Amino acid sequence: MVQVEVLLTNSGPLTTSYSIYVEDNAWSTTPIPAQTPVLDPGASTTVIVTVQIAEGPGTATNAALLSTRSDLDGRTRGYATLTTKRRLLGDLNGDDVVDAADFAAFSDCLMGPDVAVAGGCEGADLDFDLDADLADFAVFQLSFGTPG
Ligand SMILES: [Ca+2]
Ligand SMILES: [Ca+2]
Repeated sequence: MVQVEVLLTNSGPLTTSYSIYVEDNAWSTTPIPAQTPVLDPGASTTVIVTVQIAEGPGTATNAALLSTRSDLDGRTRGYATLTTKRRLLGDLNGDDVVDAADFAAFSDCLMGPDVAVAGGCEGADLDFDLDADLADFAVFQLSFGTPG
């Protein structure tokens, strides 16, 4: 799961709220709130967009089209593409290979069973139980060398 903060500004001349739509998304993508408060011209609000990244082997990307429609007339007022990417398991530096550089990063994050991962080390928790221990290392070993 990934969450993105989107800042919406009413750059039009009318006071209105906006409904937020998400289309073309292969992964579940949810804006909260789905409708902004009433915004005066020039006013802004923050929407949190949550993307549920599908599990699976290898890398994958999803591009969701976000659009806003004024609740005055339902017409589209703005749009943006939100692209999210699933990394290879163990690719801690995000370069699409699992290699010695990732091992160095993993080693720096290795703490032990039931010790919460430090900030920035979330990628080292490869079995998703919130620690970075030898069970995670076992998963890392299986990924090492991919896609090579
Ligand atoms: Ca890497
Ligand atoms: Ca773990």
